[in-house]
Amino acid sequence: MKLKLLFVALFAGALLQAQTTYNLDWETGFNSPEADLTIEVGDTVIWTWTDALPHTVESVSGSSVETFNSGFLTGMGQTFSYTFTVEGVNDYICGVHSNMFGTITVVPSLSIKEFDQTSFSILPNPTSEEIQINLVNPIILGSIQVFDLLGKQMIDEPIQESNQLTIPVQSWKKGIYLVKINSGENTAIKRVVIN
Ligand SMILES: [Cu+2]
Repeated sequence: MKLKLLFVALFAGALLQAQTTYNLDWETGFNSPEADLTIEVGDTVIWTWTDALPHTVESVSGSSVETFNSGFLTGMGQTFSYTFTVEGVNDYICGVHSNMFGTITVVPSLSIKEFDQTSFSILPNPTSEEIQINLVNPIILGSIQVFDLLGKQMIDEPIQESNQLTIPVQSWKKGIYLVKINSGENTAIKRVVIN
């Protein structure tokens, strides 16, 4: 039962995508640089009305790669949420107050793009001496963990600007192990057999 739960948890983790939610206050006089953010593709920004006046959050046509418009909202605690999916710069304003403006700059995800079960390989597999892990895209900052099938952690190492890792396994018991690679909130898992 414990084993089954481990598998469920690990594979649920593999489906996670990197997403961050940012919160900005939105009130009269709120503007750059306070209103500016640099975010990654897929991230969400939530603006919260923090005064009692009517405001909009709207992209400036011609200087925004995406189009969004909250419409007029009035009152403390109103929110407008937008998820950015296109790389580029988005200037935005309040359609009521000229002293409310900012820029949301959307950059590619720093995590491995489309990180999935195919994004790294383990060679040789089965193995008895060492595991060599090759990443399709180098990880800027992440970690690697290896578990045995009882959930015991064999290693937990940071990864920094690397696309190849070698783990000696001569001293490990024969059996199946799970190699888990983490980058940001992304996770991928593969099995390796030590024989
Ligand atoms: Cu306003």
